[in-house]
Amino acid sequence: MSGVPQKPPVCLTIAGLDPSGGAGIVADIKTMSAFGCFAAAAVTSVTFQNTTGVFGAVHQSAESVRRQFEAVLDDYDISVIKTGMLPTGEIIGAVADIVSSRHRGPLVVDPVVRSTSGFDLIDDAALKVLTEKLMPLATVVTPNLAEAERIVGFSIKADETLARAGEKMLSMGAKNVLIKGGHQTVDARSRRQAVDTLVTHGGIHVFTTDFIDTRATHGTGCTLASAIAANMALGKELSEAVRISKEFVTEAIRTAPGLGHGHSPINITLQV
Ligand code: PXL
Repeated sequence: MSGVPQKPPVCLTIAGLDPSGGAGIVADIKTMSAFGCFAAAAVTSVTFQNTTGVFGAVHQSAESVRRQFEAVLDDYDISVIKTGMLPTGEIIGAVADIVSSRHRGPLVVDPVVRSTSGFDLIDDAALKVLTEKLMPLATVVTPNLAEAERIVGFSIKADETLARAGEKMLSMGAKNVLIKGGHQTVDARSRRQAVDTLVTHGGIHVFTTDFIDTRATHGTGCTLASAIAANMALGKELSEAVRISKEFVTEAIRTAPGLGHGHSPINITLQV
């Protein structure tokens, strides 16, 4: 260890607080830090939750989110922005306006709609603003299957509808779409695989890792999107960032520390 430390790339997450530390902004900060980025964070909502469920939330005003966001932008060069829970149309509108006028780097949009335990984290009106205003600015959007279905308005049953859903989101303005989950496959040794599909204007890339049957899944979506943001900040191109991030999440699930009484958090603080 010697010399002056190099400046790390700065990633900004704009997301909700999960005080139990498994999902949301805390998961984002841990993930960005694990990859050696400097994490800045603007909070959109304070949720009341632990591993057993979400019991409520107090949302920030659009003015609060705007002032947090501008304070960070006024001071740092932000390499990559990642958004998570954006609960109201006003907040989404403010974030979209500032991103379009002041951010030139990649934007990763995780369209958080509902918690694993079934709590709605965004209302329908806000989802419309998200698809109309924020998606067109996104380098990549990362819906899970249920979120993709809510965004495109049809159900995804087979590979062909998965591709159609991805293409519809491209036509809505997203530059790339990563749909998490979606079809069950098995490898040559009959082991189940977890499949994510990246739909781009240049074609479709499928990413598979071993499927791990566990309740330790709290925060996987936030972690994947933040890992993609961090790897893009480190200069990786998108499909390489997705590959590295998916492996990181799989390993974090495999080594989950077993905290709490519900969907326990994954092991984000893995050293990369
Ligand atoms: O994983 C989705 C998610 C994102 N952000 C916050 C959450 C959750 C799920 O509970 O609470 C703040």
